[in-house]
Amino acid sequence: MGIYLGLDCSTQSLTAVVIDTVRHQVTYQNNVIYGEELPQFNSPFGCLEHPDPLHKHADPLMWATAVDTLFAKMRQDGFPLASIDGIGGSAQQHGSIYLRGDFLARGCCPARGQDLSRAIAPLLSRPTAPIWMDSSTFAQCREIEQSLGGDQVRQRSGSSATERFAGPQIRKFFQESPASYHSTAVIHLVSSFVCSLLLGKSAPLDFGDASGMNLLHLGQQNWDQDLLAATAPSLIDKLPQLCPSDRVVGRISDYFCQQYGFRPDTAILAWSGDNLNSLIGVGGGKPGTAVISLGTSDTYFTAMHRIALDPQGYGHVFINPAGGFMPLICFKNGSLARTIIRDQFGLSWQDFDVMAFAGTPPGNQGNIMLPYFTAEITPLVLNAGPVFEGSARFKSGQDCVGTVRALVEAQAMTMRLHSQWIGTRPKTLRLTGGASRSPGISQVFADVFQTTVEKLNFKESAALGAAMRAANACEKLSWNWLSKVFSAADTSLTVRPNRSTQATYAALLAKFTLLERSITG
Ligand code: XUL
Repeated sequence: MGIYLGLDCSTQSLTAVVIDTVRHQVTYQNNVIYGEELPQFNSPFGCLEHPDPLHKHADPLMWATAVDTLFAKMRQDGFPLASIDGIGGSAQQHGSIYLRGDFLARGCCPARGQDLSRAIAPLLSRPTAPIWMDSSTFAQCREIEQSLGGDQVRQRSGSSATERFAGPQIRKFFQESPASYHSTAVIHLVSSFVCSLLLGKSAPLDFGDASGMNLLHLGQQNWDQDLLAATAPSLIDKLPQLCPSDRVVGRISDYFCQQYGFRPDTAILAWSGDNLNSLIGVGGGKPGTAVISLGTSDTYFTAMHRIALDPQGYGHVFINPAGGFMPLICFKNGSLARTIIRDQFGLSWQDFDVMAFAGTPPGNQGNIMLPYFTAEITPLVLNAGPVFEGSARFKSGQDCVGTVRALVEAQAMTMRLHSQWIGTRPKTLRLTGGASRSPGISQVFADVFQTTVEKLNFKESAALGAAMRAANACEKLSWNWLSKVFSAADTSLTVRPNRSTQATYAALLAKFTLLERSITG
């Protein structure tokens, strides 16, 4: 035992990370970027174009092709796929895939000469999968809330009825295409779908990712009959079995052994959501450390012993694969907003990094932005459009350095504001995701939170967490040992807060809160 592969099927890429628990090392990594390497799926940013900005779907065949492409790349690199003992998986949360009865009967083992996507294509009862970026189910969310009454959806599932969650998405599909809904035999999340591809048959759904559907009763760790009834008829018959996140759900299918040389006894662990895997990969498994992931979406999450709920209804509580619970808050205007501002002023990421911190003083001379470049989910803002408050120059869009700092400060302040319900203030922040490499952005987060920021040298935290989960399940290696070996912070990258900015940010946060309330009511 000793070699574990972690796969992360994220919005824009499929990533592989291999860890060796004997040599205590990450020994291999690679990825497939859908927009660049799979242009046939017309998804430059991981989803299909659509005239309605609230509608975001992806082609499930793209994920199947990405699996084949990634394993082919690993084989081409000379990586010995037969050395892998177990595979753990991570995927973007909430996306749902709809499959016909044939999928359950025949499984998804491609015949000779076929690839995964050709084998799966006829088994889809819905050609596209709504993903986490979709915000088109406002009406369905209200219907589900009304059907249960009061605050029941949040009390039971840990989240208010949420536009991107699978439950409201399933309801919309049932309402708009009842015949296709009824011809669906099984509805998978992206995590259990890709796990099914590896197993060659329908995989169970882990409690962690299942808590992002508005269908699971968190306390009882089972499907909630009232939530199911409020969502769509006969739904219980279409959902996969539930299982703990550390369950080995089977062995890799013959297709991968014949095609790529995997060993037939390669264990497949239940897959889970990307944020849940990241919590483990970044070493945030215990309360006291909060993880901030600056990626396509920005997310804030941490470990929590007991369930606490966000009274405003924006935050979510999931079941933590490492034990206990995991509160999470997701902000859609993450790297999307950073890229818009960078491009608007024709900057490089290096310029952006310097301007985030060095261009104007902390507090940005009172200039504030609400960065709703796309419809936001925390707080809920369905009509996109950024809001600027401050000097005339800042508001006119002429102030490049002020705009960069305003954006980064806003992204840190909205996280501080909307994470207060979790209760405990973190002692340490662990920053991950592409933008976490920026020293300027890291300093702003340290100052706004008045908390030390730590970083790992290793960027692919979700795939790493998935590999660590496989090692934990197959070899019973403890989380403590695994995080010491694979998730130690690189102390040369640690950023300490500047205490002299404390009062400035307390005042700015108060102003920011008022401005946000004036927009969201
Ligand atoms: C979390 C969420 C996103 C996706 C991105 O609730 O929607 O972070 O998981 O992959």
